[in-house]
Formats: sequence, C-alpha cells, structure tokens
Amino acid sequence: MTTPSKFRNVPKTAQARILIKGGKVVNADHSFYSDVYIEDGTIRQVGKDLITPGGAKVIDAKGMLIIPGGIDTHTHMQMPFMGTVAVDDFYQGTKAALAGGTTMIIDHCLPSKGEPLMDAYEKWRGWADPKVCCDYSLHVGVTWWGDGVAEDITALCQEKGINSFKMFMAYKGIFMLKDDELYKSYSVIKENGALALMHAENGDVIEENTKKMKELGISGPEGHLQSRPEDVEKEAVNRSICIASQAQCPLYITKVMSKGSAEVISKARGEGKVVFGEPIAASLGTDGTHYFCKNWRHAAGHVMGPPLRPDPTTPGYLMDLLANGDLQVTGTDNCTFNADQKALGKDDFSQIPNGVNGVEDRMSVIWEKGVMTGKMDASRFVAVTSTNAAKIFNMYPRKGVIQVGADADVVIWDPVATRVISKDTHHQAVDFNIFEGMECHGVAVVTISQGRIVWEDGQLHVTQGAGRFIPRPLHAPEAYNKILIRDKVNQPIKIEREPYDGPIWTPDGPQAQKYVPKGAQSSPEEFNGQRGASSKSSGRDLHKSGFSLSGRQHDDTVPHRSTHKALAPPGGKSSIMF
Ligand code: URQ
Ligand code: ZN
Repeated sequence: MTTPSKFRNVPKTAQARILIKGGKVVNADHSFYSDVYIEDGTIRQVGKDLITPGGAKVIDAKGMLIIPGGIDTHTHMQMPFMGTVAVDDFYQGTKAALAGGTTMIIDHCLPSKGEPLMDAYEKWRGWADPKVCCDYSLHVGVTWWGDGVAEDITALCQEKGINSFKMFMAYKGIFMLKDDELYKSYSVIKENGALALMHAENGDVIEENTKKMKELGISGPEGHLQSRPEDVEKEAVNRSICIASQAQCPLYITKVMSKGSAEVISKARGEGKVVFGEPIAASLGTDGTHYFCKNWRHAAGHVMGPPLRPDPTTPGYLMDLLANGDLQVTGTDNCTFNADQKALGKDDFSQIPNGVNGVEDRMSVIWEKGVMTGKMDASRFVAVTSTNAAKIFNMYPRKGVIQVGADADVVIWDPVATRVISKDTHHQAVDFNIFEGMECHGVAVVTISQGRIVWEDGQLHVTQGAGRFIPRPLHAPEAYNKILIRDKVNQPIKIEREPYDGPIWTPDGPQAQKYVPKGAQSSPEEFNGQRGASSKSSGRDLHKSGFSLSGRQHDDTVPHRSTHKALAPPGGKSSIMF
C-alpha cells in the first residue's frame, strides 16, 4: 500500500544530506548491515558501502542500530481536561518525543459536548501546527452523539485525512457514549472505512463506586484505583468488542492496563475479530502499587484512567503478550499535569486530573523491559514501537520502515548504552516522572526527523512548527482486508416465505386477518372464521390449489432440505474479489 500523492506533503524546512555508515538496519521483518543515505527528507539509498555524496554529513553508526523513528499512537498535548490544561504542549511534548527517539505522535482532538467535530478538528490544528517539532496526526473524538456528528465523521474522513475516531465508555457526562450511541458511531466509522478507538471502562459503575469510596471516607488517590477495578475495564473491553463486531467495524482498544482486558482482546482475536490492543509505556513499565504511597503527590502523579494495576506481575504479562503478537502497538497516553494541577483533587480523588508522562521514555522503557529481558528481539521492538502503528493507521510504508522512498524519520539507537530516567533531566514540561530512577539500556543517540538531525550529542535542534500534519487514507489494509471480504460473504439472510395469514390476538379475542392471497380472489366467507378455523371451513380444495391458509404446502410430507431462498447463503457468493 503506498500513500496517495495527495497525502504526501512537502517538507517545510531545508534538508541536509546525511549518510549513515556502518550500522545495522532493523526493520520489523528483518535486519541487515547497511548504509543509509538521506536527502530532501526521504531515504534515497539503502545499501552496502555507499559513496559519500558531496556536502553530506556522515554519521558513523558502528555498533548501532538504525531503526524507523518511533510512532506514539496516543498523546494529549496541551489538552484542556478536568478544569485545567495539560502542561506538555505541542512544542515541549514533541521536543521531548524526539529526544527519546519518537518522530511522530498521533494526538487526540476531543470535542466538548455539542461542539461540532469539524470545529474541534480546526481548533486542534490551530494549536498544533505552529508548535509541533515532529510530524503528527489526530484521532478525532466522538464524544457526543447528535445532529451533524455522522456528517462530520464523513467529512473528516473524506476531506481531512482522518481515519481513526475515539470513543469513551468512561468519563460519564463528559465524553461517555451509551451503547446505542457506540453502535451508531461504529456504523458510520465503518461505512467510511475508518478505525474505531475505544477507551474501555464502565463509566456507570465507576460513578457508583466513586460514591461508595467517598461514603467510606476514602478521598486519596487509592480511591481512584479502587473505584475502577480491573473487572470494570475488562467488562467494557468485552462489550466494546461485542458492539463493534455487530457493526462489523474494526476496533482498537487504547490503553490496555490489565491482564484481564489483554486476555479478552487476545481471545477475540483468536475468534477472528478485527481488534487491536495498545498497552502503553506506563502499563508496561510500572504498576498501581504507587496509589498506596503515603506521599500524596507521588500517588496522585500516577492517577490515570484506566488505572495502573496493583498486581506487580501485570507489566511483565502485558509485555509477554506484546512480544507474542496478542497485543500489537504501544502508545503512552501522555497527558501531563504538574503538582499544583493534580492538587485540584487534594481532598477528592475524583477531581485529580487524570494523566501521566511517557512520550519521551516509551522507547527506552520498552527496550529495557522487552528486549533486555529477552522477551522480544530488536525487530519485534521496531514492530511494536513503529511499524505496526504505521500499518494500522495507514501510513506504511511512508512511515515505520527503513527503505528507499520512506520518510527520513530515522533513529540511531545504541542498544547497550544506559540512561537513568528523571524529571530533573527529561525534556518534558511536567514536574514529575512515573519512571523516576529507572535505568534503561537502549538510548536514541541521534534522531532524524524529515531528514534533519534534531537530536544529537544530548542536544535538541528543533524548529517550532516544522512538523507536518500527516493525513491518513481510509481502509487501512491491516484493519480492513478481512472486513471487506466478510462484508461480502456474511450478509444477513432473508427468508422468502408466504406471509402468516392466520388469526391474530386482540384484547377481544383472536381476529381473522383481512388477507387476500396473491392471485386469489377472496370471498367474504373465506375469512369469517375464528381462531383455529380449519382448512375445512374455508371450503377450498387444497388438493387442487396446493395452498393452505395455515401455510402448509401440498408436498409438505415429502422430505426435502429447504424451501427457503437465502439472499446470501452462508458460505458466500462465488463472485468475491480478493
Ligand atoms: O483518559 C484519557 O485518555 C484522557 C482523557 C486523559 N487522561 C488519562 O488518564 N490519560
Ligand atoms: Zn488518552
């Protein structure tokens, strides 16, 4: 699948020539020793012993891996939420992303109730375009249902290059949709060939549990966890998959936080459902025991929804599933709030702005917990940090691979170097880091975005607004190939049958229908019988007509398979095109 030319926008900045020599290229499907030559924002050559073109900067990558830049599938830069605004804006947040080896983010545009989706989209573009330092795209939220929403979804798909829409089963009264609204949303999303994203937690149950916690006098961050137990996430994951499959819409579960929901996704995939699962840096790198910390700020710093799970074996388990293919992609849900913002909920956990960091540290955390533990190899690392996202969101092979013609979003990755994560040294605006003190092997030593070196020797060289909005075509093969075949073979069955023409119950007793059989001339006496009127009372010669008012046919006693005509028989028509 190549990206249509109308979706390939021209880089905004002057480009350098860069030759990376002596490294090992790692793609999701294979790795090999090769040089990589970049010019004008594009990978121009991949091969051994490339000649250095005039004016090219040469980078010695001996002992290093050359990998596609990371794609963070889930961020909320400068998001207005819970009475405040996330502190990492599109500038600071994307700068930090680049320092950590992520060269693209997909942020969330979340309309407020009643706000037209198209207006929200324009607003988010207005916020992001002048600030982003790396390429970006947007998921648009279907945060309410009503007049104009379906039309806006279609317009965003057809005119703006949006191919993913986010729904919430939590945040009651703010973003939450009811089941019938989910069904309607899925249906429109499917009709357009886009992907449905789901925040899966049961918002009604959370509301009741929250009241219960408060009645019990629990007001600290541990109340956040206990009001949103694992089952509340798992139930919603299951329900969202069920509803999406009724609408035959491909589904992507954001933020897989628990073993239970990961298992639901894995089982559904085993049954052939088109569903993807996105664990995040937080759920892979830390756990929910922090909610019980005596230090309020520390505990509140981990508040996010769904919460981290207190079972300390959860991160390892999620990593296992990510390694074996049951889960496919990683994001961060980066949505950061400083101490004073978290303090909005100092006496009431339900007022603590939800969100944690991750955009800068995701790549290192996954390398440390996934590759250094032997759970996955470098190619799988590339798949889950970049390539699979590019495929699912239909940007492949423009993004997510080192090959000729791809965008020059490239990271030179030192697989053995280490760094210690800290709020004191990170490039994010937030004053807290959930991975504080974690030593990670795997460090981005050089990051190249759109063919420009933006991170080298621990220094950022970014330009505000240099990032581009990346429009994404519809019908991503990764999500739709199976679905489009199923649409043809799994059409609903309609049975052609004679209408029921017997008596019908009324409060006054059964009444005969005023029914005139096709091609037959009725006489009043044929229809004056009461319930149970036998064929005898009709006075018709059944042997001659082969027709019965009870629906019986003259050959009903002859054994045969079926008298019905199916519009689309199970097994399908023979005209399917693959
Ligand atoms: O839940 C989310 O995705 C948003 C709205 C931010 N909060 C969070 O817990 N990450
Ligand atoms: Zn989120």
